[in-house]
Amino acid sequence: MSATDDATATFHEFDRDGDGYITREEFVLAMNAKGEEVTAADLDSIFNAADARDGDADDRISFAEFLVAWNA
Ligand SMILES: [Ca+2]
Ligand SMILES: [Ca+2]
Repeated sequence: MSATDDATATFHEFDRDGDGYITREEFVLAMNAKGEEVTAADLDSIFNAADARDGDADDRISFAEFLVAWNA
């Protein structure tokens, strides 16, 4: 399994409704499912950093944005 396959599997795990974007709500649900707490400040820094990379600032993480974070 390549690193990209891992990223793809993880992205789909987070993207519960399968629309190709991870919302803040989906992110929190996925992290909670892993037993991780996510604060509003964590969310702000993660989503603002992701959106800063592609400049679409839609407050969602696309697969392209996710891959950049994954490989960082
Ligand atoms: Ca989604
Ligand atoms: Ca985005």
